[in-house]
This record gives sequence, structure tokens and C-alpha cells, in this order.
Amino acid sequence: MTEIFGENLIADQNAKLADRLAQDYEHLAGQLQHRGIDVEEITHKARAFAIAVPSWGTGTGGTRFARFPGPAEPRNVFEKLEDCAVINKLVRCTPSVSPHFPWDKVDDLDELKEHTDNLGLAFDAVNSNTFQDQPGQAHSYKFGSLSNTSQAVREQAIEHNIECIEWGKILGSNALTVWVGDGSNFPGQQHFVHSLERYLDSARKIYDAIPDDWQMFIEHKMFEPAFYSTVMQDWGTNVLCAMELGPKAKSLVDLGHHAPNVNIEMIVARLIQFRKLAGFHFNDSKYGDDDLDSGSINTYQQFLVFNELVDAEYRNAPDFDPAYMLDQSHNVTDPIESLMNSAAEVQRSFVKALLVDREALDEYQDANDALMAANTLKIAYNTDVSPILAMARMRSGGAIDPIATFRAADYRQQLASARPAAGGSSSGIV
Ligand code: RM4
Ligand code: MN
Ligand code: MN
Repeated sequence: MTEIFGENLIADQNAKLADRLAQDYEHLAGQLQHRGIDVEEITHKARAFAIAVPSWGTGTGGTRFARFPGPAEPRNVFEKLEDCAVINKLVRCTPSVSPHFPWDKVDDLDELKEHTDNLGLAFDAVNSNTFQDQPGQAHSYKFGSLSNTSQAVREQAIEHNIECIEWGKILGSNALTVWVGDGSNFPGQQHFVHSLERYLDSARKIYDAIPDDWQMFIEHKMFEPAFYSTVMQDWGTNVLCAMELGPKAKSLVDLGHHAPNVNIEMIVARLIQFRKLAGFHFNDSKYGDDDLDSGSINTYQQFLVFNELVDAEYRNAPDFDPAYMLDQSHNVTDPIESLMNSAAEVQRSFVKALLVDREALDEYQDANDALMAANTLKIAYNTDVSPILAMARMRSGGAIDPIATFRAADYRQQLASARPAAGGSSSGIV
């Protein structure tokens, strides 16, 4: 269905905006030149930026109260990938998709791989799911998975993760992301030490199945579905476990999985310093794991995270190759539009971080000039880099204005009869 977005549609839409973009770009180039920055160098780096899209983000999300699906939602992984191809066609910075198993499991994974290749996409980190029971499953995860008190449950969860690695190999992935919902709702319900010991025992077995050229990403989350304690609750427990497991294990930062007001950029710096930063699940939040669109609430925080990432690149930090992924839930927007917007918002933070005058910042820090150090970051953050983002997209074959181009194609309307609404319950997340 990506032919709806043939070269002509994008070119026609771009033609309407190209002159104005050229002017805005030139104006910005002049501003940056005064600051000793070559706009072409920045645009070049913007074009090389890539962030994976979550397969599960292509459907309308929901809350525990309700889900309000939109028209022509993808009904299976093949259709999810078609939507991902549309996203990449328009934004040109989302060339890979992160699958979630068993949600995306099909009998013929080779066929899925071929479909993905044909769409010009690749697979990113594979996500396992031991936070839900699946039909026909022998043991329940109601009281946890990798840390469950029952050995049989733990074995089933380990087995699933090992299967995910095998499936990921067929799909050309090179990382497994493990997030568990294990935890407790009552003080005293779980023995903190024993449950983490059980988690680690299980994680070691998964780690042993990780190929040498793969990585195991461990994802922490402070609360939900467990509301008193979670086994992998924060970056401290995460990095301790990653260190226990070995060099293939690293800590993944999902921006929504921290307590409010936590200094996430500093966590990122610490993980980089100890060579344990796996990558990110980008999203935004106001209260907790809200899974709001990246860049919708706290854009300064996202910029500060990228300031650490660009700084690490600049310093040639060892073992530094973080995976960028989106992980958000689209409850009230068209998921394709949200994912396009969010990918561009993350890219925006990256580009702004490239504009930081790092030599000047260094000097201000050494001289304890707090005000000018802060202003140095602000000069970069306050620069409107929209023309760079649009130019990068256009030069890569994408849309100057992805949302307007998407709307001009009337994609959902065109697919409405091919993708009838699936029946069943409309409550719940994902
Ligand atoms: C969790 C976590 C995981 C994601 C699931 C769907 O809160 O963020 O990364 O796989 O949601
Ligand atoms: Mn996540
Ligand atoms: Mn989450």
C-alpha cells in the first residue's frame, strides 16, 4: 500500500514548499555561520540519524479504561510493517522496526523477513513479552515471570526469551530487549533479595543464549503493572544486573520509566561512563509511564539527553553505540502521524545538541561560570532547526512536511475497505 506514496505525491507536495524552505535554510545557514557552524555538516549528520519504530505503536493504544481504534488499523504484523514503510518514506529517519513477540509471531518468519526487505526496512531489537498470558500457555505470569517463585514458570519465561533470540536471528536482528512486569502490590508480598536472585538466575540462562554479536538490553520500570515494587525498578538495579551478567548485557533507558523529576540525562551520562548504555525507548511523560509522544511535554529534557549523547560521540566514548527506538502509546492521534512527528522531534533534539559550542562549554565549566555554561546550552536549544530537518528529509527523498503529505494521500480512507475493523474487546493497552 506504500504506492499511495509514490514519488509523485511527495514531489508534488514538496514543490509547493521548496522555495520557502530554501529561503529559511539559507537564513539559518547565515545565523549558524556567525557561530562558526557549517549548516551542511549539520544537515549531513541529520540525514544519518536513525530511530526504530515500535511495531506495537502502529495500532491505536489505549488505557486500562478504553481503547478507541481508528479507521484502517493494521490487523497483523505485515500491515504494521506497511505502515512503518509509509512512515519511513515520508520522514526518512526510521529505517527499522522493533518487533514484539508473540504479538508479531507468524509461522513463516522467512516470509516476514522478505516482506520487510521488500519494503526497504530492517528489524531492530526484538522484544519479549512475559508480562501477559498467551492463549494455551501452560503457566501464568500473574505472579511474575523470570523472578516467579515457581521454577516451571521461570523456565517457560526463559524459553520464550530464547525463542525470541532464535526468531530475531531469522529476522536479522542483533539485540533482545527484556522488560518484565514482575513485582509486587503489597509490602511483604515478595522477598526483595530472593526475587532478584531468581531474576538473575533466569537472566543468566537467557544471556548464555545471546549470540556473541548480539546484545541483551535490560529495561527497568519503576511501577506498573506492579504498584508497590518492581523487580527491575530503576537504573541502579538495571546496571548492577547488567554488570553481573557480562559485557553483552546493557541497560536500556525508557524515558517514561523513572520517578517524576529524576535527572535522566545524568543517568545517561553514568551509563555511558561505565559502558553500559544499551539505548533508549523514547516517549514523553507528565506523571509516570504515560507513553506520550516524544517531544510533546519536556523538550528540554530530551535535548539534555542528546547533549550527553553528542558529547559522548565527541569524546569518542568507548563501547558507545546506543540503539534509538520510540516506545509510545497513541490514544487520540493517528499512530502514523504521531510516529512521524515523534521521530522528527527526537531528531530535532539530536540536531540541536550538535549545535552546542562544546569548547566554550568546557571553558565555562572549568571556570565555574554557571550562567554562561547554562546559556551555552540554551543558545543551541533555542535555535529553530526546522529548516535543517526539512532539508534533510527532502534530500533523502522524504517529505518537507510529512503530516501534510500524509493527509494529502488520504491513506486511511484508501485502505478502509482492505482493512476492516477487527472485532473483539476495545479495552486495554496495546
Ligand atoms: C512497557 C515497556 C516495554 C514495552 C511494553 C509494551 O511499559 O515500555 O518496553 O515493550 O510496555
Ligand atoms: Mn519501553
Ligand atoms: Mn513503558
